[in-house]
Amino acid sequence: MTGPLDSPFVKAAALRAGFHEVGVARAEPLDATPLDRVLASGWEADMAWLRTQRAERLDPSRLLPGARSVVALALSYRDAERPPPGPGEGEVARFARGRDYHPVMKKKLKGLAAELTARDPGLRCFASSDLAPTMEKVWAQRAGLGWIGKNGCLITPRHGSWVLLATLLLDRDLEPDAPHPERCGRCEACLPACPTGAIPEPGFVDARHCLAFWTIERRGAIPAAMAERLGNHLFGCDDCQACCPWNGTVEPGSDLELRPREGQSAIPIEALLQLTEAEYARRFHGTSLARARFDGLVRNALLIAGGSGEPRWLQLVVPWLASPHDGVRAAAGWAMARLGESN
Ligand code: B12
Ligand code: SF4
Ligand code: SF4
Repeated sequence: MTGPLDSPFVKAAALRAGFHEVGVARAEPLDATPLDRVLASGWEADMAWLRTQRAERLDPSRLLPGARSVVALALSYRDAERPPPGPGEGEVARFARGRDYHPVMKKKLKGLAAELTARDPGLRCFASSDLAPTMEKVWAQRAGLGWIGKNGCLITPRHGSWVLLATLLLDRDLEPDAPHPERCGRCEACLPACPTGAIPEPGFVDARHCLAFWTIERRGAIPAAMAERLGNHLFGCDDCQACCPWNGTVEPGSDLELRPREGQSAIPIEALLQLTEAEYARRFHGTSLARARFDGLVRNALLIAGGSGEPRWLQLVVPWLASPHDGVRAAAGWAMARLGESN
């Protein structure tokens, strides 16, 4: 049946499409002050696209001319608690332990857009998750899903911050929800929990110090100062979320496709130091870990091996000195020096 869209219909359709949380905000231009603070301070590291797409990030009508409403969506990836990685294992951040969330979100967004367009055939919309220049956390806060915690993550009362976000811009007026109030209160647990001091002030992350940036986004070499503090973080980092009291009590409720796959939460470093490109493709294509690419994963594993001070890994490190990838060679050199020292 066709008819005008309203908020209750859109929200019910979002839940039917498989999202766990949904809210609506007016598609107004955002306050530029916080983003400009990040850019003026250099906290975006070398993610130049945050700067070049500034105008689109701040104004949804640049992505969808005539945009009137932003539907903010969240999907939980909270699974049952797992034991921490053992010695000799690299830890994978929780969001990356199942299927790559991008196609999962895409499928749900497509389903939602299809249902809305069937109801309102003239509707125009713009869907995105992660990759488009949309300030997803800010929209989620405005649409009442949760608040931006002092750790810089969007925290929902029901699923904690173990949620991934998406937005759907519509050229239709919908009844907006009230923005979510801040609920960190006097807690500051995440600030000292960060191993690299990457939270310069509450709510902001300096990507130049963030292990999630270095282990996932960064191509090429990782500076020694960050390598020293890598610990066993193989891909991403959850330290500023794992310590958050809002995450301690939430029930597992992960999307089925985002549930951890066998062997993808903690990966033996020894296996990664012997990884071939073919084996990498077989194991990691279709997972979020593919974002680091073959050379990024091997580089991270080399740095964990070096930081461990375990001389038994020396012989597996040496062959990587001849890698065609700069970042891998540099990591192998750093690891050799560290393991040689502790010999
Ligand atoms: C660039 C990026 C990163 C960078 C920079 C992180 C950052 N804090 O900006 C790096 C690589 C470091 C990173 C790390 C991670 N990321 Co990331 N990342 C992004 C991306 C692509 C863009 C974010 C962005 O525009 N940052 C630039 C800054 C300037 O904008 P902002 O983060 O929105 O921050 C604004 C607000 O915080 C606001 N603000 C600050 N204080 C306050 C207070 C109030 C009250 C309000 C209203 C606003 C406000 O001001 C800032 C500037 O405008 C988004 C996807 C997207 N399109 O939004 C995912 C995204 C933010 N990342 C995500 C995830 C899961 C992560 C990691 C948890 C992954 C991991 N486990 O390793 C870590 C978390 C690190 C952390 N503590 O924030 C999720 C977050 C889900 C959630 N629950 O919050 C997102 C939304 C992806 C997704 N589609 O789900 N990420
Ligand atoms: S993700 Fe890790 S390194 Fe980045 S701010 Fe959080 S605790 Fe710090
Ligand atoms: S640990 Fe405390 S201060 Fe940090 S995000 Fe969670 S509630 Fe907020």
